[in-house]
Amino acid sequence: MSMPKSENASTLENAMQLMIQTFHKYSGNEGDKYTLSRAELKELLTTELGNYLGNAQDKEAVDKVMNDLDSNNDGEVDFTEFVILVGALTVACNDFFLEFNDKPEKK
Ligand SMILES: [Ca+2]
Ligand SMILES: [Ca+2]
Repeated sequence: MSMPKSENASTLENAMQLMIQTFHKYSGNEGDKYTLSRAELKELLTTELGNYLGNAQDKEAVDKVMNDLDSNNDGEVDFTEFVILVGALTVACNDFFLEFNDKPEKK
């Protein structure tokens, strides 16, 4: 496997690389460089997913996302756990998209 240069990459490959870059942009701020602490997760959620997770400023919401994601219970969100969040949100978006497209046209 090799990383394509971004000008050669397909849209999906670019999206994957952006997910990786986005994760590392926040994971490197404190503590372990390769995992998100609670504060780093909150920063990522509010900055990058504010439109999807409108209430991410809410401390309880961040705690809930953290607890849901942290499947190995180490108090940090690693990249695998992060991908599950993005995957779940993408599925939710797709459901919304399908529902939107299925709406009968207004007469
Ligand atoms: Ca970190
Ligand atoms: Ca974890």
